[in-house]
Amino acid sequence: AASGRTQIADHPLALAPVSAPASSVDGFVREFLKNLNFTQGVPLSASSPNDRYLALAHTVRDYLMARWLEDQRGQREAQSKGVAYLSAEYLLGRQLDNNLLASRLTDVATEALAKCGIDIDDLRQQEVEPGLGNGGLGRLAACFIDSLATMSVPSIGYGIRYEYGIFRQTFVDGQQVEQPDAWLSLGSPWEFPHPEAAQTISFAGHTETYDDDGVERSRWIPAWNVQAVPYNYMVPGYHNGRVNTLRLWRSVATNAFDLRIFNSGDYEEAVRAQIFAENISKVLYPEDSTPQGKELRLQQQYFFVAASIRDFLTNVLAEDFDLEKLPERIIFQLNDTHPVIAVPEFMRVLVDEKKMDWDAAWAITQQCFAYTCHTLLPEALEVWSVDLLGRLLPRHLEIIYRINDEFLLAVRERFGDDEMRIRNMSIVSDFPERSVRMAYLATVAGAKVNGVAELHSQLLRDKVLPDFNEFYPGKFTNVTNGVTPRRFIRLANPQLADLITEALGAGWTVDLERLRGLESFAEDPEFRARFAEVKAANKRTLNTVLLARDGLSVPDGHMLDVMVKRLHEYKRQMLKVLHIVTSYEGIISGRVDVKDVTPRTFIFGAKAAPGYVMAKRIIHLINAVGSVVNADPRVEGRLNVVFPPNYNVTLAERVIPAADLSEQISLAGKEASGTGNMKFALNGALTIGTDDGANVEIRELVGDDNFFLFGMTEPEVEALWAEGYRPSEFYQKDEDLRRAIDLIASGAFSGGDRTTFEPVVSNLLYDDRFMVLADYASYIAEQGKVDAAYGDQDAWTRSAILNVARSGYFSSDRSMRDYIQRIWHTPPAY
Ligand code: T68
Repeated sequence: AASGRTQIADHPLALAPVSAPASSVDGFVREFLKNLNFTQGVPLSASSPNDRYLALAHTVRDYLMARWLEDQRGQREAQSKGVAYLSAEYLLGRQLDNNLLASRLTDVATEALAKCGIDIDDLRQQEVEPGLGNGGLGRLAACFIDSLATMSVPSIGYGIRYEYGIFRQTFVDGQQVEQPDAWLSLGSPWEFPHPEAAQTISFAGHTETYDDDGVERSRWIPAWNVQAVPYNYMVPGYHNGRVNTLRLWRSVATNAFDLRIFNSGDYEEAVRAQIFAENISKVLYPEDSTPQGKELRLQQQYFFVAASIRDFLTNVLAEDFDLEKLPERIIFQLNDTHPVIAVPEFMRVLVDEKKMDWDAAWAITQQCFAYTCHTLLPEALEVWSVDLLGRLLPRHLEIIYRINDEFLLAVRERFGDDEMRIRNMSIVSDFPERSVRMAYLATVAGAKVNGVAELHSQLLRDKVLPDFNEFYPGKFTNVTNGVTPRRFIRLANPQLADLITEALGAGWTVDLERLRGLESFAEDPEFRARFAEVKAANKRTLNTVLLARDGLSVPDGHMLDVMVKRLHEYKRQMLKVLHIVTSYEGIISGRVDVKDVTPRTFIFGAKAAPGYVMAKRIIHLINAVGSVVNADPRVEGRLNVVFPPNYNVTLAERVIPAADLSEQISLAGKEASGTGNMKFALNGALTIGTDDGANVEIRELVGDDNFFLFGMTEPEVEALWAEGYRPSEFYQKDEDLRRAIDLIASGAFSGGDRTTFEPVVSNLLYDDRFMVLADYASYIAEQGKVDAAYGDQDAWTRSAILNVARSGYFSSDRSMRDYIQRIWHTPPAY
């Protein structure tokens, strides 16, 4: 087979370039009809909308193909240093529009389809977004690969092709019910499976030592294995002709005969083995920020990193590559701790398989990995029990022990026998059970460790890992997150994009700092009027979308006050609820004249982890408050709560451009960065926010006058904890707060039943880990300033424009430049 391949590679036709079809309307019509006929097997007359969508997607692919093949060849041949982004999640969003935009085909395709009697918008609606992520972390990975392609950085994304992505959320009587996300069921035109290139990935079994020509070596004798099949996705750069690759792995059974432990020679067992193997990439875990330590999750993690490392070593490097030079060719960026098992796997390959000496292998490993931390919540830091690791990956556990032994030896050498410090720094902890702290392993192995916003990186250094910072000076760094302006401005807000281009010329989409040029336009009344008209148009569009999607509406003339993000107590959706209930209580008690209330629509979007009971109660409460407030005639329609189910990237693209007010109200010190906050600012919403995560940097850039700051700072939070936080005292002291909580407790939102929301209320009064009550007064006061500011529409619009003008820093292109400079040291392009 190998010699057959060589012969073909030498054949004169083998290098003939594939050429893209002609970019004319008629050319596009031809390609589209060809795909409809030959790929879908239907004539236009008998085609379904799904046929047409798939044919369109295939046509766009065809246009991108030549560059993709070219770039894969170029990257192989250049042999320059590249980045492998390892992430268990990629929250991509819909592909069609992005790929049309990147390849400059939007207008041609629109016209071509019109010629066939098809409205391209109808086909856009057909696409089910690949929801292969939970939230910010997964969306960040998607923004990063977009930027890497747009900046022509040699890179590849590796991850898992989940058959079911993040669950589809529905509400039944206001309560969340999860449905499986069968995103592949109508076909998946954007992927290229390569079953012939599958890798075998092993698990479990035992280890043994053996004599290798006088050298004692270890080897792993696994008990079972699965196949990892690569599925390639195109990642087109914006208007640069570049197409990078995202490679997601799917697990399938090896030949059933290889599954030794299951193979008892009977057919039923063989089928069971098949199902067992396919389970590994079956479903995305919907737990964000609270990993559950499940065996299947560790299987997923090892499965995809082992396949990715092998893929790089065997398919990217030349066969005779000198492994000592690995750091000159690759940096594996670990997106949180989920891929950290790659570290012992890399060591195992170098030491056991390539027979490299341990010290040499470790020196290489420490240059080939870097680690990004995305949290400060202690419960979100992944640990794996030694018991589980030993069963599933026995050789890796041995390797982790040796890494830890040598690390602790070095710590002793530096700091002496400070047993407390040794225990605190050990990768293997003994309490509450013997387990491996994956963040510590990543920190010890990584060339660099970064947080995702200035404040977060500082707290990581000084509060979470101070001993490591002392031991490894210079290892810790910051790269503030960013978002792609292609998807989140150009695609999501085309009218704003056109207005910006008209003002500044083209070019800002790939050089977002140019938005600064809008500052002077903020002073131009005519520009302000046009900017305001874009916002109003986006609200109308959102209204149309929500009406069709969920039967919900956003009344004309309302301020759009938006809180969209995962439901988590630290993000404090409860604070938003208390604000709404306070406004409502003021009206129905008669203390506030309804005519004085600024009309507001509160939009929520939030999924709760299925096992997170308190989060689900809060969702129920938001829906319950909405039903009561929206239906109460005394409110005269001035308060309106809208909670469309199943918030996802597609809905974000509609909601964010329509927003006036962006709610970023986490307890200071808890939100690592946030990225929604950046998307809102870039789309001209003003932020009400705490001094947390990237809010700090947003406020510094847009200016205090264009940002509504409230709440305690992180040091104030620390001080209050130290002093002893008693939430009930805030309840006693603050009349408005008491009225709001009492109204919820009274059953006003639960048909008179006082038990329904009792757990939410007592949680606030007697626990309140995230200090909602402590920040309540400050929040309500600041919301008063928001109302006042909104009263002067022209001044508000000016502030909104300044938010856009001053947020160019938050492009993920800038994040990528920071990673390149501070961590990767890769050439800008091959
Ligand atoms: C988020 N983390 C941070 N985690 O909360 C957010 N966790 O502040 C930050 O902006 C974003 O990362 C990007 O840096 C997450 O989204 C998860 O989704 C997650 C998933 C599985 C397990 C743990």
